[in-house]
Amino acid sequence: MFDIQAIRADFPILNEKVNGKPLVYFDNAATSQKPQVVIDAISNYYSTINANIHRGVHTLSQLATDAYEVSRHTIQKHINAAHAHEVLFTSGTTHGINLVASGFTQFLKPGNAVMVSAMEHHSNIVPWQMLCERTGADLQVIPMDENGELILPAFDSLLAEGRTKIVAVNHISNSLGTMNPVKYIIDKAHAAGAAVLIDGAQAAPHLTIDVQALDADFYAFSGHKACGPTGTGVLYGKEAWLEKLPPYQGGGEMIKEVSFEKTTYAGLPHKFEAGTPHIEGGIVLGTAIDYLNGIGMDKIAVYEHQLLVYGTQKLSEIEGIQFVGTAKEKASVISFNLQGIHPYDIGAIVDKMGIAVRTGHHCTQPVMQHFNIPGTVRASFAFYNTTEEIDALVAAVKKAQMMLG
Ligand code: C6P
Repeated sequence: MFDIQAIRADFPILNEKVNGKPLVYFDNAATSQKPQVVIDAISNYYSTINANIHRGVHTLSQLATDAYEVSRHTIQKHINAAHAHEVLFTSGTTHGINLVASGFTQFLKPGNAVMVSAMEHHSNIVPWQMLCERTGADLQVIPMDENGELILPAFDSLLAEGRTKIVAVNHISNSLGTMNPVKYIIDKAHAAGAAVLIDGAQAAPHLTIDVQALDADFYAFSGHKACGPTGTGVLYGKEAWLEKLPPYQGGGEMIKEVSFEKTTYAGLPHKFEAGTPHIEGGIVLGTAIDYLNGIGMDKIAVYEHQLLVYGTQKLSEIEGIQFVGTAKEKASVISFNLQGIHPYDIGAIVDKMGIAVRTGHHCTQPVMQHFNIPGTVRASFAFYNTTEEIDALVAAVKKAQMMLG
């Protein structure tokens, strides 16, 4: 059973007041709040086992190393990776995508292509543009329609050109909420000989992810959006791909042997984890994932879908509201505008009522260009939000409309 009051009690910040009003946190797509077990695990790490990992013979170092590697196994199980060494700790989705884009330099030549979609976050556009600049490859863009759904026949035709070496698309759009048909995209891309990276930043906190069932070559996500600490993330890569890719950074921990003549690299996953990592973050990301699994990803998905349906229905009662992103398959993200009012002004007024929403382009400027708008107001829900909080948002937006209209 999904006990929302018990879940809310796990998150101390939800008792905070903001501007004298109870906090309503609807900026979950930017970062999630943290349950007490995660907050405690951070303190516990520094109070009991803090040490550097993979290098010390002493007990603390071994305890920290063990905890770090246990977390890697937790994540492996969580996303159903075939091997723990296919799970790389990163600082977030951005880091993971840059690692792959950098590694692909050696696989591309002029005339080849990299494909992204029209609804990518800048993190899944710019690293590929930089790759294209380095290699002379072209950037192909899967277009989307007015609902914010990818136009799949156009994707098929771009692939048919036979030039695409890698396709990088998000599982869920952060500004539109669209859930993309990533299994279809992966299967088609593979049939055309292209690798696929899925940007799972907005999916991993909300859905059960099975990288083997998807057959994704790479799957990147951020820990801080999934109840874990800031500065944490995961890049899953198929063993065969990770073996082929060169190291992203050089330094300690990623080597087998170093001499001035030649350096040989460590095996997976260490080849990609140069330097002292975010040890506490990696360990506590495992705690966060255990917490999510304690509730159940399937239950989280069902409950958040109810919030999406309720929120869409309630907000649609506001006169002149324009939803941006009306795909059939959506996650719990609602982007909207009110006629004649700048999204920033709505965000600022509802903030005075304790309600946190994000306004602006959400690091997806091409999406805003597509809809010819400066930005949106975005309410993104998590499993600890409630329908009462949605009612508070609707009332606050109506008030803002009255004040600004
Ligand atoms: N989107 C949002 O408010 P990092 O910053 O590396 O943890 O995640 C980057 C990123 C990549 N892809 C998608 C689909 C994302 O949504 C994000 C982060 C936040 O929508 C901050 S801009």
